[in-house]
Amino acid sequence: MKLIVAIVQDQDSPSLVEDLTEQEFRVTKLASTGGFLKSGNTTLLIGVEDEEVDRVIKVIEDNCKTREITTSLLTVTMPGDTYIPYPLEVRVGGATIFVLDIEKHVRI
Ligand code: 2BA
Ligand code: 2BA
Repeated sequence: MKLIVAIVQDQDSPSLVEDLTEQEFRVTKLASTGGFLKSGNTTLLIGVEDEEVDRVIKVIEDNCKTREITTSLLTVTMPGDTYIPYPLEVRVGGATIFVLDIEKHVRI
Protein backbone atom coordinates (compact mmCIF):
# COMPACT_ATOMS: atom_id res chain seq x y z
CA MET A 1 0.00 0.00 0.00
CA LYS A 2 1.10 3.62 -0.63
CA LEU A 3 0.26 6.93 0.98
CA ILE A 4 -0.03 9.74 -1.55
CA VAL A 5 0.57 13.17 -0.03
CA ALA A 6 -0.65 15.82 -2.46
CA ILE A 7 -0.27 19.55 -1.82
CA VAL A 8 -2.72 21.41 -4.05
CA GLN A 9 -4.15 24.89 -4.39
CA ASP A 10 -7.30 25.59 -2.36
CA GLN A 11 -9.30 26.46 -5.51
CA ASP A 12 -8.72 23.00 -6.99
CA SER A 13 -9.39 20.92 -3.90
CA PRO A 14 -13.26 20.70 -3.91
CA SER A 15 -13.46 19.19 -7.41
CA LEU A 16 -10.44 16.99 -6.78
CA VAL A 17 -11.85 15.55 -3.55
CA GLU A 18 -15.20 15.00 -5.26
CA ASP A 19 -13.64 13.14 -8.20
CA LEU A 20 -11.44 10.98 -5.94
CA THR A 21 -14.37 10.07 -3.70
CA GLU A 22 -16.57 9.35 -6.71
CA GLN A 23 -13.91 6.92 -7.93
CA GLU A 24 -14.07 5.23 -4.49
CA PHE A 25 -10.72 6.47 -3.21
CA ARG A 26 -10.53 7.38 0.48
CA VAL A 27 -9.23 10.89 1.14
CA THR A 28 -8.31 12.98 4.18
CA LYS A 29 -8.10 16.71 3.62
CA LEU A 30 -5.85 18.92 5.74
CA ALA A 31 -5.65 22.72 5.74
CA SER A 32 -1.99 23.64 5.24
CA THR A 33 0.16 26.71 4.63
CA GLY A 34 2.94 27.12 2.07
CA GLY A 35 6.23 28.11 3.64
CA PHE A 36 7.16 30.49 0.83
CA LEU A 37 3.93 32.37 0.09
CA LYS A 38 2.68 31.87 3.66
CA SER A 39 -0.82 31.46 2.31
CA GLY A 40 -3.26 28.60 2.59
CA ASN A 41 -3.08 25.47 0.50
CA THR A 42 -4.58 22.02 0.86
CA THR A 43 -2.80 18.79 1.67
CA LEU A 44 -4.58 15.55 0.79
CA LEU A 45 -3.67 12.16 2.22
CA ILE A 46 -4.78 9.32 0.00
CA GLY A 47 -4.04 5.74 1.05
CA VAL A 48 -4.26 3.33 -1.91
CA GLU A 49 -3.13 -0.05 -3.17
CA ASP A 50 0.15 0.15 -5.15
CA GLU A 51 -1.52 -0.42 -8.52
CA GLU A 52 -3.92 2.52 -7.96
CA VAL A 53 -1.20 5.19 -7.56
CA ASP A 54 -1.08 6.19 -11.23
CA ARG A 55 -4.87 6.42 -11.44
CA VAL A 56 -4.91 8.80 -8.45
CA ILE A 57 -2.12 10.93 -9.99
CA LYS A 58 -4.14 11.16 -13.21
CA VAL A 59 -7.20 12.41 -11.28
CA ILE A 60 -4.98 15.02 -9.60
CA GLU A 61 -3.56 16.08 -12.99
CA ASP A 62 -7.05 16.46 -14.42
CA ASN A 63 -8.17 18.76 -11.59
CA CYS A 64 -5.15 20.89 -10.70
CA LYS A 65 -3.86 23.86 -12.68
CA THR A 66 -0.58 25.75 -12.58
CA ARG A 67 -1.16 29.45 -11.83
CA GLU A 68 0.97 32.59 -11.92
CA ILE A 69 0.47 34.47 -8.66
CA THR A 70 1.67 38.00 -8.04
CA THR A 71 2.54 38.53 -4.42
CA SER A 72 3.87 41.53 -2.55
CA LEU A 73 5.25 39.23 0.08
CA LEU A 74 8.92 40.13 -0.42
CA THR A 75 9.98 43.43 1.10
CA VAL A 76 13.00 45.62 0.61
CA THR A 77 14.45 47.11 3.77
CA MET A 78 15.18 50.83 3.47
CA PRO A 79 17.22 52.96 5.84
CA GLY A 80 15.27 53.77 9.00
CA ASP A 81 13.62 50.32 9.12
CA THR A 82 11.10 51.16 6.39
CA TYR A 83 9.85 48.16 4.41
CA ILE A 84 8.70 48.58 0.83
CA PRO A 85 6.55 45.77 -0.63
CA TYR A 86 8.22 44.28 -3.68
CA PRO A 87 5.92 42.59 -6.22
CA LEU A 88 6.98 39.09 -7.13
CA GLU A 89 5.53 36.79 -9.80
CA VAL A 90 5.46 33.18 -8.59
CA ARG A 91 4.49 30.14 -10.61
CA VAL A 92 2.58 27.83 -8.29
CA GLY A 93 2.37 24.28 -9.56
CA GLY A 94 -0.84 22.33 -9.95
CA ALA A 95 0.23 19.84 -7.30
CA THR A 96 3.26 18.65 -5.38
CA ILE A 97 2.96 14.91 -4.86
CA PHE A 98 4.88 12.54 -2.60
CA VAL A 99 4.27 8.78 -2.69
CA LEU A 100 5.31 6.95 0.48
CA ASP A 101 5.48 3.24 1.27
CA ILE A 102 3.07 2.17 4.00
CA GLU A 103 4.46 -0.36 6.45
CA LYS A 104 1.12 -1.17 8.03
CA HIS A 105 -2.50 -0.09 7.58
CA VAL A 106 -5.00 -0.86 10.34
CA ARG A 107 -8.68 0.07 10.46
CA ILE A 108 -10.28 -0.46 13.87
P1 2BA B 1 -13.51 5.08 7.42
O1 2BA B 1 -13.04 4.20 6.30
O2 2BA B 1 -13.42 4.49 8.79
O3 2BA B 1 -12.67 6.40 7.36
C1 2BA B 1 -12.73 7.44 8.33
C2 2BA B 1 -11.90 8.63 7.88
O4 2BA B 1 -10.52 8.19 7.80
C3 2BA B 1 -12.26 9.11 6.47
O5 2BA B 1 -13.27 10.11 6.57
C4 2BA B 1 -10.95 9.66 5.97
O6 2BA B 1 -10.75 10.98 6.48
C5 2BA B 1 -9.91 8.78 6.65
N1 2BA B 1 -9.44 7.67 5.78
C6 2BA B 1 -9.86 6.39 5.79
N2 2BA B 1 -9.21 5.66 4.89
C7 2BA B 1 -8.34 6.47 4.29
C8 2BA B 1 -7.39 6.32 3.26
N3 2BA B 1 -7.20 5.12 2.63
N4 2BA B 1 -6.66 7.37 2.88
C9 2BA B 1 -6.83 8.57 3.46
N5 2BA B 1 -7.73 8.81 4.45
C10 2BA B 1 -8.47 7.77 4.86
P2 2BA B 1 -14.37 10.22 5.41
O7 2BA B 1 -13.67 10.35 4.09
O8 2BA B 1 -15.28 11.34 5.80
O9 2BA B 1 -15.15 8.83 5.38
C11 2BA B 1 -16.08 8.42 6.39
C12 2BA B 1 -16.56 7.01 6.08
O10 2BA B 1 -17.26 7.02 4.82
C13 2BA B 1 -15.40 6.02 5.92
O11 2BA B 1 -15.01 5.50 7.17
C14 2BA B 1 -16.00 5.00 4.96
O12 2BA B 1 -16.79 4.06 5.65
C15 2BA B 1 -16.92 5.84 4.08
N6 2BA B 1 -16.25 6.27 2.83
C16 2BA B 1 -15.26 7.17 2.70
N7 2BA B 1 -14.89 7.34 1.44
C17 2BA B 1 -15.67 6.51 0.72
C18 2BA B 1 -15.78 6.23 -0.69
N8 2BA B 1 -14.99 6.82 -1.59
N9 2BA B 1 -16.69 5.33 -1.07
C19 2BA B 1 -17.49 4.71 -0.18
N10 2BA B 1 -17.45 4.95 1.17
C20 2BA B 1 -16.56 5.82 1.60
P1 2BA C 1 4.76 27.67 -1.03
O1 2BA C 1 5.90 27.27 -0.16
O2 2BA C 1 3.91 28.82 -0.58
O3 2BA C 1 5.38 28.00 -2.48
C1 2BA C 1 4.62 28.57 -3.53
C2 2BA C 1 5.45 28.69 -4.80
O4 2BA C 1 6.54 29.58 -4.56
C3 2BA C 1 6.11 27.37 -5.22
O5 2BA C 1 5.22 26.62 -6.04
C4 2BA C 1 7.35 27.83 -5.97
O6 2BA C 1 7.01 28.20 -7.31
C5 2BA C 1 7.72 29.09 -5.22
N1 2BA C 1 8.74 28.81 -4.19
C6 2BA C 1 8.58 28.08 -3.08
N2 2BA C 1 9.70 28.05 -2.34
C7 2BA C 1 10.60 28.80 -3.02
C8 2BA C 1 11.94 29.17 -2.76
N3 2BA C 1 12.57 28.75 -1.66
N4 2BA C 1 12.55 29.99 -3.68
C9 2BA C 1 11.90 30.43 -4.79
N5 2BA C 1 10.61 30.12 -5.07
C10 2BA C 1 9.97 29.31 -4.21
P2 2BA C 1 5.25 25.03 -5.96
O7 2BA C 1 6.67 24.54 -6.07
O8 2BA C 1 4.28 24.53 -6.96
O9 2BA C 1 4.75 24.64 -4.49
C11 2BA C 1 3.43 24.86 -4.06
C12 2BA C 1 3.33 24.48 -2.59
O10 2BA C 1 3.62 23.09 -2.44
C13 2BA C 1 4.33 25.21 -1.70
O11 2BA C 1 3.80 26.46 -1.28
C14 2BA C 1 4.52 24.23 -0.53
O12 2BA C 1 3.46 24.35 0.40
C15 2BA C 1 4.37 22.88 -1.22
N6 2BA C 1 5.67 22.28 -1.60
C16 2BA C 1 6.29 22.36 -2.80
N7 2BA C 1 7.42 21.66 -2.79
C17 2BA C 1 7.54 21.10 -1.53
C18 2BA C 1 8.52 20.25 -0.92
N8 2BA C 1 9.63 19.84 -1.58
N9 2BA C 1 8.32 19.87 0.37
C19 2BA C 1 7.20 20.30 1.04
N10 2BA C 1 6.25 21.11 0.50
C20 2BA C 1 6.41 21.50 -0.78
